[in-house]
Amino acid sequence: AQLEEDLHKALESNSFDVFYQAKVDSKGQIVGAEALARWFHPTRGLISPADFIPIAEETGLIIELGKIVLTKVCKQLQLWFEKGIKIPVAVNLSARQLINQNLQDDILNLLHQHRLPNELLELEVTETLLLENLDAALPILNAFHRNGIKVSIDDFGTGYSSLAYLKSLPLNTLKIDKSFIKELPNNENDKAIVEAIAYIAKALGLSTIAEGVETKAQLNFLQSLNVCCFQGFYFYKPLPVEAFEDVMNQQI
Ligand code: G
Ligand code: G
Ligand code: NA
Ligand code: MN
Repeated sequence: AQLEEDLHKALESNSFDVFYQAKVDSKGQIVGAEALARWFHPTRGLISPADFIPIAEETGLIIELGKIVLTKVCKQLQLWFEKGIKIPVAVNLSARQLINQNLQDDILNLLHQHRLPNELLELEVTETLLLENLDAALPILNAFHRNGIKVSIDDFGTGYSSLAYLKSLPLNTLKIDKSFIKELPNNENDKAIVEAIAYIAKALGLSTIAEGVETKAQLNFLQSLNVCCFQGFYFYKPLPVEAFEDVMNQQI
């Protein structure tokens, strides 16, 4: 309850920031980023989204927090766009946001206000969340698709993925959950799961990205499966804007 009260205050006092974690291709080139919310608590210091996102969801504050994150990301995308840095940034969406009727208008308005090509914003949604809210989410997903906003399924493999649904939804990418990457290439079950996901994705015309890549051995195995892209500490941690820009500038 204390944390809930603090969350209210934090929303008023703008105590949130966004970190950026690079997504790279098989050559290690940065091809995108994921935006990750950070909360700087006055006494507790940095609080992980794993701890405050669930509270924000329960209390409904996630709608407001989600808008703050989306707005910060669009502002940042505009600054980068003007500097010639044109990489897409993915924002995580919670269930409450996805079924909110205003979401698509809010997002399209933000992109317009910041004079951004729609392709620069991407969205990440978990599979369970999506399938549990499919009736409300489908028209919104269709609207994103029509408007060139890509949607990834986050933490893929951990929910009750119905392959039939996957086929019928306007999705672009499967993000292989980091729990399946952790013990590669030694765990035979995880190897089989990751191979199957890569195969399904290919068959359904979806691209894949592996998250939580921490070692060269994991990377080698994933590359042998033609997984397109990678995200993880082996490459880059989630970084504050300035540090992320340094990385981008070194690459150009
Ligand atoms: O950044 P970190 O790896 O600690 O993130 C922990 C979890 O919080 C992840 O599941 C991530 O998807 C989620 N998360 C981070 N930022 C946001 C956000 O802005 N909105 C939502 N809904 N979830 C987020
Ligand atoms: O649930 P989601 O997929 O959005 O989670 C992203 C989370 O994964 C963030 O909390 C981020 O800090 C974390 N993360 C990113 N890269 C790695 C990694 O290589 N290893 C581990 N263990 N966590 C990672
Ligand atoms: Na995510
Ligand atoms: Mn994930």
